Amino acid sequence: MADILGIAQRLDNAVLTATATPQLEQSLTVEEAYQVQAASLARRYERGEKRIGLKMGFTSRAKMAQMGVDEMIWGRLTDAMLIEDGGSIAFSRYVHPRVEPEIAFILKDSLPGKITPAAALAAVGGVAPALEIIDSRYKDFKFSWTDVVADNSSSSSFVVGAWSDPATDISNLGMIMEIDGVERQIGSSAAILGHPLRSLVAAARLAAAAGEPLQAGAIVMAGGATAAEALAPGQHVRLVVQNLGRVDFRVNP
Ligand code: OOG
Ligand code: MG
Repeated sequence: MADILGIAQRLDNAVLTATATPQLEQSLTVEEAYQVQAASLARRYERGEKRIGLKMGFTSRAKMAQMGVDEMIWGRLTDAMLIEDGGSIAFSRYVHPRVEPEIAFILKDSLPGKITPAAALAAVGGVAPALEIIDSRYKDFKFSWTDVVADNSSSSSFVVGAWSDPATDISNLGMIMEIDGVERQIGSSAAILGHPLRSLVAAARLAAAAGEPLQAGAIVMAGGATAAEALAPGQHVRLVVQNLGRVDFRVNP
């Protein structure tokens, strides 16, 4: 039996102290990994953070190839992780942060677990360009599938641009992520499971299976469309998504 609470505390301390922790000594089962994630989030809720959504991970080939993992994961998002559009993060509060371009959804209705893409779309209140700042708490950003699940799927911070009409066709939108004005990753929203809406359908299924169905107002991050880029102090990161507009943030020391 894995020490669920002990590992949750270790990962949570790694977040709080911005210090890497070694890879887990013992491999977890899928159930144990999600139990550790829930227990580490419980510590955040005790500190006053509020759950505001869900992130999907490994929904594109580019991300799976970069990290050597080939199955979807999900993590919980809290209000403390949300960075204002145009705002900044403090590099010193992260272990070794990376950034990746995503599409975000906001729900206007709750979603049950088993839904069609059309039903999922009917519950969407808006779609937006988004940047996810991931920060593995594991040394050298190296992990197994269950290790990263336990670590809240590397969730760290996220920035969401202006919401667009959910009727916008998001199936194949060009996405350009720039760092200091230089194009660093170029991709398409189609890289996310062929259509980002499929990621929302999967999010609804996984959230309901965990006993926490998606509620109205929830934000869902669909997953990185390209590989992630390492961040450094002083950088300015900007994502432009065709038809959806831009979102950006700065990295302070
Ligand atoms: C895990 C998180 C994956 C995504 O969008 O695919 C993820 C990681 O790469 O550290 O957020
Ligand atoms: Mg991501």
